[in-house]
Amino acid sequence: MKPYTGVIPRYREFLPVTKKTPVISLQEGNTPLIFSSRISALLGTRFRVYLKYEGLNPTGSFKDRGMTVAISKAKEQGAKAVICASTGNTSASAAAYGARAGIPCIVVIPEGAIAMGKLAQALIYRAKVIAVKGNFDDALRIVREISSQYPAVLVNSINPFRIEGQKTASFEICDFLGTAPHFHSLPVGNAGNITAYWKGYKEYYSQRKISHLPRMLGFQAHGASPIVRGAPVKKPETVATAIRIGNPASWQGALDAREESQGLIQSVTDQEILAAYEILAHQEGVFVEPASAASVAGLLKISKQGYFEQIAGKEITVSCTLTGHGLKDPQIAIKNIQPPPVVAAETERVAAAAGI
Ligand code: AN7
Repeated sequence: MKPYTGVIPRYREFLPVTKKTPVISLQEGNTPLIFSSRISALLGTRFRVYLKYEGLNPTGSFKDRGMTVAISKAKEQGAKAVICASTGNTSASAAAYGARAGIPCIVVIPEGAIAMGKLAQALIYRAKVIAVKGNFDDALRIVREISSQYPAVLVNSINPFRIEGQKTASFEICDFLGTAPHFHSLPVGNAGNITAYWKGYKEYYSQRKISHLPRMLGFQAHGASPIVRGAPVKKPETVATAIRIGNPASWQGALDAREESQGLIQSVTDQEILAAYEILAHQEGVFVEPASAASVAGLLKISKQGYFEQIAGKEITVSCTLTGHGLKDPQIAIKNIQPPPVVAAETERVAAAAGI
């Protein structure tokens, strides 16, 4: 078997690249699809829940799948600079791939509203980081305007190459399972990812690589749930800063995914997000950032509401995207946990403190 070298070589025939496209890659993709016995059990005996652990991408989030394509195409087109707005992960990924391509990267972020790990990434990759006194939606409006007036290529998910790259996650899930899951659950912020996954599943279906399509289950944070409410949210608020978005760019893509797949888009509260975040870490050893836990929180919620009761089938397979790594936001992880006890450097004291 050939060694794995990233999503472009792996899925080239599905991607808008040619022999002339310089491939800018950090060997993203090929992330684990981890069976979760605990979350399966919480849903019921019929369920098999798999976690697509996208935090294991090179910059710690799913954004790398889209960014390898977007930056490769920007390089091919001779871009002088790339620019994005971000709640953190897009900026980390754009900055890394920009560095690798030798293209200067400009990042516009909402002041004080992105997790520490993500800011550290954008800074060390040497992006030009600018914080605005506003939210993500303000930042996105500004970078759209700048990219239309100045020579800087926009690499937010409005850039179709991002969606193309991100759809490869669906391919991997189907290739791993040998079929499509019955349901696919994921968090929704700017709605690029749900749009991309649905596109990927549909392409595999039309190529007859899978014989059915999953239903798409998207979850927004309650305080940032414009799609659920049916109107933009002026001041989005949630502990899950990655999805603190009030006016998603791919709104229509999310609606299409929901309608065409006969799925749903609902919201989960911060409390529900943090409960799922704890279960993933404590019961499965899978550390994700809060936004990622929205996918599991949503599954547990609709299951309790009886959603799956009307679904026939002996075995129900659910894949669940965990979009970003827990190390992105260490501050939230330790916020509600007692700091460790400090004892004298003596064996008995340590043993006593450990309770053994
Ligand atoms: C961990 O980085 O929008 O619905 O600017 O970082 O495709 O937006 C991040 C989004 C879910 C939502 N989980 O995905 C950004 C940004 C994590 C994320 C989402 C994001 P989309």
